[in-house]
Amino acid sequence: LKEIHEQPEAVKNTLFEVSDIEEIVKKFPKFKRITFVACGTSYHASLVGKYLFEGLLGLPTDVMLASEFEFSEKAIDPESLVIFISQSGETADTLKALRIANKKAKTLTIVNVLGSTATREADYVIFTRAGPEIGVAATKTYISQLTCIYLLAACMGKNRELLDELQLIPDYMKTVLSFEDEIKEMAAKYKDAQDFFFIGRGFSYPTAMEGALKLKEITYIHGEGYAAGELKHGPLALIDDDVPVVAVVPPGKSHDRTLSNVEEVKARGARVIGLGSIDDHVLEYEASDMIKFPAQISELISPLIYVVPLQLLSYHISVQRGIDPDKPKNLAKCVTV
Ligand code: F1P
Repeated sequence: LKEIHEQPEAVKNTLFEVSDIEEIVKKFPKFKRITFVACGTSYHASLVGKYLFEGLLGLPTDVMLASEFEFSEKAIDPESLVIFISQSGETADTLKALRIANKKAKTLTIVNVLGSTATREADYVIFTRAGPEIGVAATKTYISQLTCIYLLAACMGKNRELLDELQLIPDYMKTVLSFEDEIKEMAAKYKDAQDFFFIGRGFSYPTAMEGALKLKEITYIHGEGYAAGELKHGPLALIDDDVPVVAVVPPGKSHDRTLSNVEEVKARGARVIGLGSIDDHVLEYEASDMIKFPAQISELISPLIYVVPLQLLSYHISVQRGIDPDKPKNLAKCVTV
């Protein structure tokens, strides 16, 4: 919980990385492609990177699970930048993939631990300034990884407007953290569910996946993160009044279509927890419960803020189910095998 609440500070500190990132970007050759490689929560940060690099820079971007990387090694393009995201910089699958990529292309790593193996082996290094993370499930390092990815995209695209917008993130986050009592009450209503769905489109899809992962990691409830538009290709059959659906619906391009998915799941009896703008009265009407965000938070920057209440929701469900969220079973802080 302490680490969840440290997130505004972690972002503020990580934003100081901008000058180092500017220097790194000056050294870049011209890249034709970006490939992100990571595991777990760091993989979800990478997915946000894909929407950002393709959407803002028009650079084709792949995202690969580190444990699957070896099966695609032949396809690594020497004109790509391969970006390894890892809190610890010691995850075995990530290091294995980094060693393969180092032989073929330029590599960059975004890590939280100074002096870790990844920092010694990659061509370029960016530090998340999250401070030490003790909790096994990643929270403030996820937000700091995202901050670095946004800074990198802004520096590569010389996007002053985005750099300015990022300065506002710590305050938005503080607003959202102040909803904790409300989220605690929500946790009491939903804690006995056996399955959850988390849905979102575009920038909100990785947020849905990360929300589901936090739930699995620290409450042991089955949570499925799904692209909202994919529901109709099968999984709608699993939705009924026993399966709460968390819908991530920030204002923007994908808003109306995700809202129509909210209507679909409601028609099957699901209780919906809506995450949307404070002035989204349609979502408020459709949802059983709603977490209301400042209206200025655009879809583009929403991954940095919309995930925070989902961390709190999992935390409170975990505690209310009598689980110690800091000691999740079968999960190590750093997976070295
Ligand atoms: C990856 C990761 C974390 C997860 C847990 C196990 O670690 O899957 O996302 O929360 O700590 O490892 P890393 O490569 O980002 O250090």
